[in-house]
Amino acid sequence: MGKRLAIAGVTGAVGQEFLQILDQRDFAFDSIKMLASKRSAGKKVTFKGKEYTIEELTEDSFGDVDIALFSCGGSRTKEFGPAAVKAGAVVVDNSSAYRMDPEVPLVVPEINAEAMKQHKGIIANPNCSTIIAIVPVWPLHKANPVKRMVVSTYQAASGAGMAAMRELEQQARQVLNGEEVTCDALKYQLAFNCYNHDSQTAPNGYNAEEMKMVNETRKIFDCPDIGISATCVRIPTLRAHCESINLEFESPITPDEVRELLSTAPGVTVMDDPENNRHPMPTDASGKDDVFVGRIRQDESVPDNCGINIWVAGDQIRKGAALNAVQIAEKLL
Ligand code: 11C
Repeated sequence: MGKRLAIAGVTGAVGQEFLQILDQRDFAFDSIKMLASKRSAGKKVTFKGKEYTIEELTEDSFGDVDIALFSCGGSRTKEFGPAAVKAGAVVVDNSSAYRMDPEVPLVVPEINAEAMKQHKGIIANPNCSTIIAIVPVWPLHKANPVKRMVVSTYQAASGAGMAAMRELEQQARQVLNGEEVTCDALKYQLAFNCYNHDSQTAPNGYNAEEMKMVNETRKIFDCPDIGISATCVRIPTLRAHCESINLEFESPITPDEVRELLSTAPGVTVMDDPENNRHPMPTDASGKDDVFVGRIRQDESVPDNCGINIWVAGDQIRKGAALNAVQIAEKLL
């Protein structure tokens, strides 16, 4: 495996984060190609002090590429991913295009890095809400199998893209100025508000984000029977998602045992200080690699001390997307 990289979708929030993370982790590479839509072709991007010209993403972009980090949406991944694989690249894709394809590993390196060995050219990066929930749940599940998980998310604007982040800032100013609120990138007014996740609602009443959490977790844990129920909500924060997670285990478990297990878990920081009511907030997680966990409590409604509640916060653009993909690329090398 060589070190010739390409980034497809380099102008987006995740594409830009790829660059920051590759730089911060000093990811060794021989060459890097910056790819984006025709609209952005010709624009410049600076990386590690060098200026690169963005090229249009086409089927012919990948002849000299070993690893292609994709974050350009599902339909463009379907259009260009197979061409990249045919040209010899391994695609690490951030979209939902191939996540549930049985031929495609869906990977969180802290959980199922082994699954990568089965790849046939494409490795899928899970949805951000899924990653942020399961990084801390996995070490608990390994110690004491989870029978059922009930999740409620508090998702930042970044999940809807960079334009949505800028629009949330604009909306906040508009509301404070008593002006009409712009809703182009965001579905509704998000400033000083919250709403059901902006993905399609299926006939069963769940939105696509909720079903991603169910189906992706089952695939990553290789646990098709685990009970999962999710409610996904967009809140007016910029880039870190929070989640309330209720877990029912096969055997009794105490909050102290959970704290102990999570204190050594990779990718997890415990921030659990009930005396000072200090628990993870989006401002703690923004720009950080770890998923922060707090409010570790016994669920007293579950018999025999088999229930636990936790609260998590994780950076959506980072561990929820770009960092996880770069960690996969590091494992590929
Ligand atoms: C959000 N999770 O926060 C979404 C964004 O399948 O990768 C990413 C959607 C996906 O709205």
